Amino acid sequence: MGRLVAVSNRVADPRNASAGGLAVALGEALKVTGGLWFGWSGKVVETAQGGTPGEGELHQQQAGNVTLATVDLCREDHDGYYLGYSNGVLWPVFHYRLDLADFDAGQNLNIYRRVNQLFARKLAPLLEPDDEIWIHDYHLIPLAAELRAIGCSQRIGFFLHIPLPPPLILAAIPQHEWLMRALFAYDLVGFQSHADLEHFGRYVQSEARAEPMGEHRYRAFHRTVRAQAFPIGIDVDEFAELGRGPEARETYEMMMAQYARRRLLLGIDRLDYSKGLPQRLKAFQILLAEYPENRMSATLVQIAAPSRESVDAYADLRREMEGITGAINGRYGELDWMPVRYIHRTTSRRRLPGLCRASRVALVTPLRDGMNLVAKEYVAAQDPADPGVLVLSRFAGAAEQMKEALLVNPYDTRATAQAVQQALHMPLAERQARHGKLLERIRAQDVHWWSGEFLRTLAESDCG
Ligand code: GDG
Repeated sequence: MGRLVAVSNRVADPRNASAGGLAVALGEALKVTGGLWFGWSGKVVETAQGGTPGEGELHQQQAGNVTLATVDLCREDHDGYYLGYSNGVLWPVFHYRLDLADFDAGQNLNIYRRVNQLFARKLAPLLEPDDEIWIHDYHLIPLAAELRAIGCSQRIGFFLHIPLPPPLILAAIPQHEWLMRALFAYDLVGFQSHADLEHFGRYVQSEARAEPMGEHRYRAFHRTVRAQAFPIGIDVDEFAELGRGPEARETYEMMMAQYARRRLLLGIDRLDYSKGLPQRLKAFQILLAEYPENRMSATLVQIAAPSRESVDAYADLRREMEGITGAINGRYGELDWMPVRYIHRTTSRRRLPGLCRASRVALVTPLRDGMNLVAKEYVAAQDPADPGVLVLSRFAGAAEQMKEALLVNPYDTRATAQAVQQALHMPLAERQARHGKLLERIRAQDVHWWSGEFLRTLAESDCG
């Protein structure tokens, strides 16, 4: 197999821990294979008034066996491509939130396309003939088409980290045909779940009249693409190892000492409207209202790492969370007990396993999620002799694999509260049995399995 070239919007040093599923997973995969990781530097450069949008400067840096190559974006490109189109249109629509999509800013689609062209122009000279190119996520859907347009003939795969909604939701995007047609420039397109794959199959057949060509292959626009589900995983051993480190142990002991007589419930998320955080807090409020034995005892620690704060919907969510948290703490809090500990900051990754292990219940209740790695990290961090219980949304991709969790509909806050109550009272033998099965599955389909399967399938996908 040739060198691996991974491309994603953001690039992170794989030796450091970052908050965000894609960076965590791709970093783990690249640490093993080595290669080139290309993307935006995270830096926005201002252009002189009246000047043409900047042609981003290329930076290269070595991080162990991985070369990081990044480009800067000018303000206009960043706002149109990243904030406007990727996070203002594609993110909400792909998470089934047509109500939050801003379709009016038509110029943003052109800028999205222009930045994909810029990435193609900057990446092409770095490529070698035998490279296997692996492009990630919704920011870069048209990148393979742009690379092909300037003569790249290497194998190119694409993995979508977020859900793919059903055809009639996708069809709400102006120029959705252009976007989906771009997927046919890839040799392999990977999705998180079978549900997403099924939506893709239905879309291309109904909207693009693609012909199914046997299992996993579709032909349209004079090209054949292979499409398959590859549920992303975590590095179970790495997370368990992190759990044996000093910060995790200190966190575990501090939480156990502080909450010796209490029950900890835990949520760890980016502050994003897809994660169902207001609904989760309302479910917790119902737990306190309807099962009063939990008052002075059940404590929800909610870590909400700041994310995309310059997009309006995220600022609204932040205010909503502060309002609900304040209301619950005001109504139920006592001098020596606060029901919700809400932390709107990023927590060190080294502390997370300790926090997971100290918590009796994890609440992973997104309204929609491609996969959700926190669900898997929680299971990996538990003591198998006395494990906690995972309450998991049926709308997370992870629910397809993690059937032994307590699956809930996060919109049904009363039912979620009942599931939390059930989790809090689950007998040890049942907790052990559920945890054992979950751990076995997340071990079998870990992050190395995910990247290995994807790259092996890509190597076999001679589509043309
Ligand atoms: C996207 C898709 C898909 C969270 N808060 C902190 C922190 N985290 C870490 C978690 C976990 C990662 O960030 C979040 O991953 P998720 O999978 O839960 O969610 P997204 O960021 O939305 O990721 C998702 C994923 O891509 C991978 O394909 O599963 O569906 O939306 O690892 O532990 N890490 C630190 N501090 C925090 O405060 N250090």
